[in-house]
Amino acid sequence: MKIEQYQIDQYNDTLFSRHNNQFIFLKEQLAEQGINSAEVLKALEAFQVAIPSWALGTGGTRFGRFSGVGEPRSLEEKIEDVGLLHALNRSSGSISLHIPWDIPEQAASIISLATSLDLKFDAVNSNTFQDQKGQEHSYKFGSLSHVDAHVRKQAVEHNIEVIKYGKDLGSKALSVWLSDGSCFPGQSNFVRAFQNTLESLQEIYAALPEDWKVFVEYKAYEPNFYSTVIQDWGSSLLFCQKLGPKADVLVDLGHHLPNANIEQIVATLMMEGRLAGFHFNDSKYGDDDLTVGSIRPYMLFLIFVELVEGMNRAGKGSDGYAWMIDASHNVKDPLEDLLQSVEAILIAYAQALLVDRKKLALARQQNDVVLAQQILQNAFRTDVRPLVRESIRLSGGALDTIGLFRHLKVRNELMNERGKLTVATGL
Ligand code: AOS
Ligand code: ZN
Ligand code: ZN
Ligand code: ZN
Repeated sequence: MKIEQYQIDQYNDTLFSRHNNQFIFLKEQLAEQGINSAEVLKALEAFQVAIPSWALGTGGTRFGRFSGVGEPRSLEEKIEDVGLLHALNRSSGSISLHIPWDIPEQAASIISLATSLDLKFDAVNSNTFQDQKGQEHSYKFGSLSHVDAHVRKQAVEHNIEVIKYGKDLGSKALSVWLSDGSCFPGQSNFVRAFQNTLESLQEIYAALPEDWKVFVEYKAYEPNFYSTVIQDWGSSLLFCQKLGPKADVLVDLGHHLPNANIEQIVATLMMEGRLAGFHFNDSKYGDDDLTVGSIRPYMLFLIFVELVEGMNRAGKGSDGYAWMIDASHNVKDPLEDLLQSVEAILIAYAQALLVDRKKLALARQQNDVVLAQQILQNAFRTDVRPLVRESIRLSGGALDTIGLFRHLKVRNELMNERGKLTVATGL
């Protein structure tokens, strides 16, 4: 299944005049506020968010998994799925692989498939949170932090192997997320666990190619429920500072204790030049797998306000960071869900680009709290969807991505090709 450009163009023709009216109206409103829509469009068009290979199948819960139809059965089919997303929104131009769920046996043919769909390979992810068949040592009690040096060695070697796979594909970073920690008080020596992890990460760091980075992801809890070795951004930053300039902190939106001020964390990490990027998702309670923007869109916007400020300060574009969606759950078509997530990200980014930075700085300087809040909320309450649609249209995507996905009956086609009982590898 492939979506052809003519199908997108034909579909857009049916929606164009309505869209264009909305877009012109918004453009005029923005011009009155001194905002140049062309610049916002340029920034939106450049924004690319990676799709993780494990989000293309229906996610499991701890209690069961209800697989969808036509799920990708192989790495090739996962790449094809991301190709469908990218054809529709032109903003999902890369895929993040997970080893060993997606071993690229033949790098050359995998690369040529991805290139034909205009896709690149984002960070590669290692996995020491599960035992694999035939594995000598178990990760039941940890991996890079384990009390037994043999287990640590096995986990380090796995990460080095992942780097090798990534190198062949043209990835430039290794993402490390550890589930290491403890479930009960007394189980683990916090300091030993930290030091073991640091030594293991140092060995991995030493194996990084010249132009590579390692992203250190943190998570407050789960699957361990008493302590997690890399539990928060402070621990993650500490590891990165000890490791060196090739290590940066990866923030996953769902990995914080309730009500954490994530936008402030982002600002601080960017101030230090240590923000690697993001795993986007949303959560209501303690989960990390809901569609981006489905629960707390204002928080997402506030995060983007800091991201835009940080990028401006650093003189970097959005391509200077690693953006990825990290969500996968049970009840939606995974491709439709991802389209919704990417759209939510583009909306929040567009809104953040509308913030009048000069006025905001002045309001802050004068301690005009009311005005400062007004400036942010004015941007947040602007319906920027016509801008987002226009940016997607200009790059060749669909004016209504989910609309076209349904119009072309993509899932049905995939079911015919792949079958009804398909289970994508992953969580
Ligand atoms: C787990 O909660 C983390 O968010 C990881 O980034 C990721 O989901 C996991 O490593 C799957 O590879
Ligand atoms: Zn994550
Ligand atoms: Zn997570
Ligand atoms: Zn998760």
